[in-house]
Amino acid sequence: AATTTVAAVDLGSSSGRVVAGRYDGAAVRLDEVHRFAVQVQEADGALWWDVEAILAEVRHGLARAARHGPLDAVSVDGWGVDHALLRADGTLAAPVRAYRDPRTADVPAQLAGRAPDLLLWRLTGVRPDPINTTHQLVAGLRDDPALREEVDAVLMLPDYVAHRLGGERGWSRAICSTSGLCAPGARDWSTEVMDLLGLDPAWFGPLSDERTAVGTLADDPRTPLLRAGSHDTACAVHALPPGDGDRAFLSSGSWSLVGVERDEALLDPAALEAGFTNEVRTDGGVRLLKNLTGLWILQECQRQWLAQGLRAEPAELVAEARAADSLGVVLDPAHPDLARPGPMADRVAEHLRRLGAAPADRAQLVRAVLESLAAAYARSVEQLARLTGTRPGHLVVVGGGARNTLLSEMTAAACRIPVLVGPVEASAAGSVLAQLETLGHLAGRDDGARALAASAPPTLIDPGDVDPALRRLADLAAR
Ligand code: LRH
Repeated sequence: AATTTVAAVDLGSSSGRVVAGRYDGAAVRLDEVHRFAVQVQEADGALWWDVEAILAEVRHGLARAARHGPLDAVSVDGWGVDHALLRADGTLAAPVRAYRDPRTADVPAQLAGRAPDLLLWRLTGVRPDPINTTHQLVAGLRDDPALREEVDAVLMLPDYVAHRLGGERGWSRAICSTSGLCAPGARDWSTEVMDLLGLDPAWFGPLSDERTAVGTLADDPRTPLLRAGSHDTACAVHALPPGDGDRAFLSSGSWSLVGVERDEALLDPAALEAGFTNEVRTDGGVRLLKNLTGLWILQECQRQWLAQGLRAEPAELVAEARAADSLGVVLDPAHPDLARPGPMADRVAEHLRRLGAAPADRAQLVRAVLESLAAAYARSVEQLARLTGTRPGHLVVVGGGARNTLLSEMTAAACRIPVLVGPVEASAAGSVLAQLETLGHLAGRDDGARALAASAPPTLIDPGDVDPALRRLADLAAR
């Protein structure tokens, strides 16, 4: 059979990649043709993205993906909440800010009167968070009121990148569902929320379904540009291995997203209280999940150690951590101290000291971070069980963190359920599958999951099989 080749442009907030996906009618094979660092830019305390640099890397990657002939399709997915403010002539009215920018810190207090969290939750099913598009737009207009006149459209970042590659201006359902500006299940925008926040509904065009066309590539008009799955986490969930509904997922990267798939948003205030949010899948339906700071904590530690001239190979750090003794305490990975860029190893050590357990060396520090992540996953799975009334039978781990076997073993031990380790390049894989569905080459999700598993089968980690020293984590997590 003829081979179909599509390219996923997958933008993560610490690295981006262009992945070619080839389907021969039986198996889907992924080939990463270009990877690049996505590093937040910092000046005068503000954080933003160098979007032109990202675009140059994307174009370079697409050219490499097409070196053997034109691609059958391309789709862009990316991290949530960040967005571009466009003037009518298409130029940017302001640099694209990064979600960790501190300007939103006061916004929750500012909104408490007119738009309390519970009201925003009821109207959107999205947990209000300073990183959300809502809070960023409120802060942006507060700091620069002239923007109100200047802005013609607000595009989520993956939609903006697709637009710059040749597509129309568009608003893709999955990525827009991260904004905090949509009705539950992202059936539509919430003009009520826009009114409450003083945002102009004219900045947002109609939401488009995933699996539709956005245009063609400007660099090669033979190639269709698709809207296959615009949000990286939505794509990662689309790449889960074949399975029944009896599972939770962990999309493990800079962020850890722990959740379950559902047909409808869960609007129970208890879900808000427990830190969950409802976002949209690429195939309709909802992801009820919690955003936890994930491996970003270690990425920042690594950055600090490298700046100090120390070696900090991730695989080496993990091997050292495996051999280290547990400190017997876990920190809260969602603590705001650990959400800002900076000397992270010092901050982690300080948190551990406050818990009465100073790490003796880097190995113990790394081990404590991994154990803390595993314990946080276990707590989230417990909360999901309580909120939905069903205890997941297993946890599927996908994303870059799925490479970290120690973390998966800790997770199995802490959650006391088997962990099924799926694709590492899950977001790109999900985009590739969704593109092949859009082109009519795959019948649906199960078909795609099977085609992916045919080239990269998932592996199972049973909590009964892990090192007994890790099993104490179940008690630590329950504390
Ligand atoms: C992960 C992610 C996550 C959140 C965050 C801002 O990359 O997309 O789902 O939305 O970035």
